[in-house]
Amino acid sequence: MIATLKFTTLLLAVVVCWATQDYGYKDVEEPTLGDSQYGSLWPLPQKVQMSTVAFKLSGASFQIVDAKESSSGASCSLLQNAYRRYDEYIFPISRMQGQNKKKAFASDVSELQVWITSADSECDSYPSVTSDESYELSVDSPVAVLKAPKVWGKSINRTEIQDFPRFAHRGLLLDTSRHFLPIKVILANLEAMAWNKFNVFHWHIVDDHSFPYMSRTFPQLSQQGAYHPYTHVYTPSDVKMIIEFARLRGIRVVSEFDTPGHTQSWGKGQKDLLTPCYSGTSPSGSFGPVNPILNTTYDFMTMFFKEVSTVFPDAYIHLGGDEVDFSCWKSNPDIQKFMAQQGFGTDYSKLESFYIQRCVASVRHGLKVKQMISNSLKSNTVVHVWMGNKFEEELQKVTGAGFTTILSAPWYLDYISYGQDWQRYYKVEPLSFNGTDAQKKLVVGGEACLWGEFVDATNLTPRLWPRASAVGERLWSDKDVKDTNDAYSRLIQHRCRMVQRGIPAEPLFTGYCAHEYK
Ligand code: CP6
Repeated sequence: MIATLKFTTLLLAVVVCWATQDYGYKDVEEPTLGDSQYGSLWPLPQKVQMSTVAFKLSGASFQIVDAKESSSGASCSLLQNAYRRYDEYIFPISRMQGQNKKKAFASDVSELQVWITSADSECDSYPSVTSDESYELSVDSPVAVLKAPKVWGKSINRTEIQDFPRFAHRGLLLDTSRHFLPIKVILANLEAMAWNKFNVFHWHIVDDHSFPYMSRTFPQLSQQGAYHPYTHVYTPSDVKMIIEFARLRGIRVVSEFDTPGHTQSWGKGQKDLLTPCYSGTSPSGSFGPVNPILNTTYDFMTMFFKEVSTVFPDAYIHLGGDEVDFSCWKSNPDIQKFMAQQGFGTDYSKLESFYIQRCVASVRHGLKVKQMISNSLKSNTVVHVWMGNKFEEELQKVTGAGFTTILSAPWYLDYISYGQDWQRYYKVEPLSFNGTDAQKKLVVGGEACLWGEFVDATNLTPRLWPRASAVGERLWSDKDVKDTNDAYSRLIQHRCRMVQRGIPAEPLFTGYCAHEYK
């Protein structure tokens, strides 16, 4: 992701070199705690040559600066912001308490020069699926150099690193409907995503339980559908802030407005959008999925998605499309009549496809060139494989049909169990399915999902980290990076680093962090 992020890791690794590290217990049933030759690097870069020579950094003198040759510098606030963040990570206390200059010692590495090599650094643009996130980091004395074609590259180490992602789409799904997540929780987790080289925030913003997205075009959706009409909503300026915070860290924000199922909360503020369910010959008073047989539905969706495409700058919008319950459609006589007219028989999945097609068409119309991510195989979209135990078969089918795809099925972090489940996520090999090289190229990445039924601001962060970090390394690092013992050793240090930086990441197992005291 961002150039800055990764180099932080590297620099921290340098700092850590001075302190004697001893991470507590060894337990025969758990991965062994032999220190990794790669220290605390996470995710592991594609190519690392670390020497045993350790350089000192002095908080009083060390600086991150624009390289003279860099195409981007003082006018790039993305970079200047990143320098400030990373300075604070590296010297959390000394700079803050400040001015203890007398105690400054000679520094082997006096500066990190950041050298953006492309004429167009892309400083003021948004990250995309084609962004160049590569970088090279050389830590030497007296200067370290971080070289990257674009501002999206990052890096580390008192050594030579050449790095780039294995997969372009490395996402995390957060659900703000089942529980409202305060902005500061979202921002803190965007920050942690950047440390783990995630580059897509999949914002499952609305669902059955609440509609916290404040729409300018249809304000009644959140007025009626949010848990609270003004404390539990994301205003246009909140959304803008989240998108900019993410952009500065090389993270795309892909919004999801899941339809036609999972839409109970939409019905509160938008009359006649949902299908009336019947009990026998009369309406039961309850409502089902979006009503797919009314033109007014598509008029609404066109206007709604037109707004969404202007609010969220990313080229993709996620259309959901999962878990449509057909029972209400089946009960409704108007829908039955429509099914007959269309020649759908009793195959309600045909009605579902009809809806998705028309929805995609009207979204396209309203949106010009926005691209879609959805579960539907019927249109020209990216397919998100997000359910099922046999993801390999699913990937084989989906890529066999020529669709670009992203994988989530093995990475449902809302499932919790006793023990080190991060290892299960870590051991997944996304390209293990039967298929041609061309098919494998269609897998552009994956997403870890943390559905919100059982998480809110109190427990989201520790449930997510460092379990999601396992997915982060799987999607960033080389396919041959799969030694669980080595990963364990690096991950416990990476987890301690997250804790030190203010993210309450849960422990993997017994032990302690070097920074703990008192
Ligand atoms: N919400 C939405 C969910 C889930 C899905 N879609 C879900 C279903 C089963 C499990 C976990 C999550 N909570 N909108 C399915 C993709 Cl086990």
